[in-house]
Amino acid sequence: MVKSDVKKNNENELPTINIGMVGHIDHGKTTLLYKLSGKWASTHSEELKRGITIKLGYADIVIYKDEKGYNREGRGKAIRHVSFIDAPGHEMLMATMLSGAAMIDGAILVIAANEGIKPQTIEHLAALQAKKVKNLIIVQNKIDLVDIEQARKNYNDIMELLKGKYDNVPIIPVSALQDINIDKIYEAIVNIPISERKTEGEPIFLVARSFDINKPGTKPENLHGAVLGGTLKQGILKVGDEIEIKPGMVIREANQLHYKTLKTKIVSLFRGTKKVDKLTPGGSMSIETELDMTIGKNDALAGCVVSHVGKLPEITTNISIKYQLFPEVYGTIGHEKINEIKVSEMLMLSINTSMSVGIVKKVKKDVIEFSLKIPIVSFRGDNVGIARNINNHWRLIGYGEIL
Ligand SMILES: Nc1nc2c(ncn2[C@@H]2O[C@H](COP(=O)(O)OP(=O)(O)OP(=O)(O)O)[C@@H](O)[C@H]2O)c(=O)[nH]1
Ligand SMILES: [Mg+2]
Repeated sequence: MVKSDVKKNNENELPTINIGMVGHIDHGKTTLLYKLSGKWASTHSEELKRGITIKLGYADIVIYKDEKGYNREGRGKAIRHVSFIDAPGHEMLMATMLSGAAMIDGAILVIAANEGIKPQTIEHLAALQAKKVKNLIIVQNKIDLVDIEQARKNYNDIMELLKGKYDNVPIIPVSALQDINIDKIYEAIVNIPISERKTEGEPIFLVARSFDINKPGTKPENLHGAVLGGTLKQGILKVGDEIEIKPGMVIREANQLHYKTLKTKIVSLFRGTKKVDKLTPGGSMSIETELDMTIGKNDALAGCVVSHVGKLPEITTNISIKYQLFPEVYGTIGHEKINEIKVSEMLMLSINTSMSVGIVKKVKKDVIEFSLKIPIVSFRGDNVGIARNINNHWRLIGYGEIL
């Protein structure tokens, strides 16, 4: 066996971790991810035009270690495969950030040292709590723009923010622009314990995006089917497996929306961009199906769940959740109190990678019953982020768990 094959084999068996990039708008998440991965994860024309992230971005790397430290260039021993998910910081895109948070094991909260703690710094931290993301790394970015006094004050503010929420979190001063301390972030990622991956049980694949990978003008015999991107929460998926996708395709009939479960076969599987025969949990992945390519276009199947045929629960529009409100409204400037949840009010719920609007049917102590506008595939114990429309913005006000 030649040397490169040894390295390759070793890489295929590496523990994989999903890391989210979160934090306030313009604090440097995408720039930092570029330095960490070599990939500019914002690619859509609108994103490039406006200079902000709108959709979730993705980049995969392997972290290596040699006597000089950690790197991604292949020096030394391969230690860990990392799938990064880059979230938008814009306050209107909190729902997208929440669906990204459903897929991660840990997060890098980027805080620009010159601006300090901002509304979405706090809101994203709350979102991580809501989605039960246990592992956190704080990057104090743009350190090149502040003096030592400002850096110190910012550090103290961060410590105050984390108090009682996240303990013993590494806080790393970084300049993404000037490549300062990037290797320290690799080290912190390597130190995150990887929770046990559940390969038993029926597969549960959460779809975060769906697309058509065909270039215009492709000959019919070379066309690929719809592709689903997301992450496998549990179980194993193999090429050739018969799968179902729920809630599936939206059909409008007599002004009513219906959902049609899709059944198809797995044509090929990818971990990051690497073609594989089977998927196990960990990392961001995609499934090429036999479905007509147009069915997956423009994220039409984002928020769906995939398993083997006949193995998913029925979709539902009625759920009960055990909930808890945050002490104040996050995401705004000022300290606004959160009013109690009332019967008949409309709230937005983030469940796995899906979003739904729910009307409150009953509130009893710490349990709410909802009637949902968009059905979901619900599993007991799933985390729910709860947002309320306050002055035309959806703001995270609490979280819960499906009963
Ligand atoms: N001086 C300095 N500028 C930085 C640094 N990191 C990022 N920037 C700049 O900050 C601006 C915003 O960077 P982005 O990476 O797009 O920020 P973002 O957090 O991804 O923004 P959204 O995705 O829209 O929330 C860009 O002009 C970057 O060049 C840094 O370490 N130092
Ligand atoms: Mg960005």
